Amino acid sequence: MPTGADARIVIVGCGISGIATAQRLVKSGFNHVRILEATGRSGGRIKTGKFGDNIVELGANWIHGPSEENPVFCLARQYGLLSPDALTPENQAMDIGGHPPWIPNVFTSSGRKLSPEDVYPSVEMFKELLDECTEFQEKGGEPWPSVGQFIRAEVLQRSAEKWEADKAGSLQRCMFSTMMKVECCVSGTHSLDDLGLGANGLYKTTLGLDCTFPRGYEGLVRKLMSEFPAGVVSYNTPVRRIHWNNSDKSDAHVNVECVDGKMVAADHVIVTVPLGYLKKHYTSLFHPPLPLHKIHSIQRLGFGTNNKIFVEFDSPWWDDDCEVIYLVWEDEDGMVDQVQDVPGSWIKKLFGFTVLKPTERFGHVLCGWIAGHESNYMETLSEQEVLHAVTQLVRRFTGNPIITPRRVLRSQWFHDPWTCGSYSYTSRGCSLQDLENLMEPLPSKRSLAQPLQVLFAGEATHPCYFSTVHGALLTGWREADRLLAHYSSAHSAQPTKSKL
Ligand code: 6YU
Repeated sequence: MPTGADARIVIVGCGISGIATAQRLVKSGFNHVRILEATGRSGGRIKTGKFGDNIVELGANWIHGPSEENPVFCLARQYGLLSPDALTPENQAMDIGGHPPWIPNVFTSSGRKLSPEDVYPSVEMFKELLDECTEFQEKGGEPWPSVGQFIRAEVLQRSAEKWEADKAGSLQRCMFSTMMKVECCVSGTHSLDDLGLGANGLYKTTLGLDCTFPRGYEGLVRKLMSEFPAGVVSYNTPVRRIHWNNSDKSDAHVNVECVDGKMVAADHVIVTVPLGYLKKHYTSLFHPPLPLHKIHSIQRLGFGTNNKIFVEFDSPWWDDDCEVIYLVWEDEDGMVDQVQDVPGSWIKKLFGFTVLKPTERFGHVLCGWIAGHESNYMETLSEQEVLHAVTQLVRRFTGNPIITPRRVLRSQWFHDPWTCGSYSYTSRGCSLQDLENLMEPLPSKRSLAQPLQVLFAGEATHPCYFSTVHGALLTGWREADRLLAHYSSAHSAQPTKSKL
């Protein structure tokens, strides 16, 4: 058996989880670590781009819960990548439960600007219900299969008297539709009807008010990779198939077949490709096929789209202190989070915009958010068509018929062939067992074959921080530690020369 230093390690994918795996193994003395990356860049869903003179994040945006428990925060602090306000003890101590307390502006489809107090009842009830959704995981027994069904049923009950079928009640229900679309973006689902109610409580937050990387998220990737020896990553090297061994041959190793036909032999392969990619390619990616329980979990777990549309204006049409703009459609009082006619009305799924701050740096730039099938459709349109749709939308909601954005830039995560969506979510019928099945190495525990041939990392394999950068990073370290433990126990079990 090789020692850790000799073991040939192949990591598939150079996103943050692959980078974290390699970083820990290289630091621990593994000399033969190689990353095979399909694209020409590192970072995967961490992707900083240019928008005019600004840098913007096309993928991950925030460090969610930046405090001691969050390794991305600790690394970013260590590397000097954060602004002073993100480092304050007050910032780290804030408990926002995954929902930053942003200052809103609210506009409606008839061109009215509302005061936040006008929609306060629905926003408060929505938050209350979201909190309640997380409780069923521990309590056990879910009254409804999905978050969407639970929310609708509860709203009807709780608001029956408060929100009569008058104008005011209708406005609250319309605002509810907007909040549901916000939550589709946060969770990365098409509809809250797809989001499992019981499993919703699996996702955990850490303390701290979400912060950004002033010079771009990719700075973290560059810093981590600067610790690698030269030549660790092979770019433009997509993997076609992983030939592992399910028999009890003692010399079993894994062969990684690349799309260009090259074969790379390895003692261990760590697969970090996104769940979206796995869903599409698991049959061709593994030979022999994956065990059935793993396949079922790949199918059951959710992977959805959340895209951004950056829009720049000459001057702001929102308040100075505004951090988020909500758009409320006055014909959506049925608590709806999906549109019927996607080609004709996809833009209705865009819940609104976050405001890029500080203004001195960004000028007047908004980031629109759109999830689900409508988002997948938006990706098929030209940039010009997207710009036109956003222009019409803003004109309608501001009541200003001549307002014209300067430019637009959108992400296209669903059609990215190496990602196939944005991030994972726990769909209806999912449980912790699915996340555990996904992270289980091959061959499965019960097999007699050589252990730890194929290991699995990536955001979708984290039991409570799935869908985040810190979750992804931790899974990379977890799989590196699994190999470290394997080699340290193998060597402590072997007699050393001095003992013979
Ligand atoms: C976060 C945030 N954030 C917005 C948007 C997106 C994501 N996330 P990677 O995909 O990075 O790497 C895999 C590599 O594999 C890749 O390079 C491929 O090219 C390669 N590959 C694929 N196939 C291959 C093959 N065959 N051969 C070789 N290579 C191959 N996370 O912390 N803060 O603000 C956001 C956001 C638009 C798209 C995000 C955010 C998610 C992270 O970006 C993501 O998890 C990690 O980067 C993934 O790293 P990885 O290494 O696993 O894969 C209840 C409940 C609620 C739960 N949700 C709460 C919300 C939390 C998520 N919030 C997201 C919000 C935004 C805005």
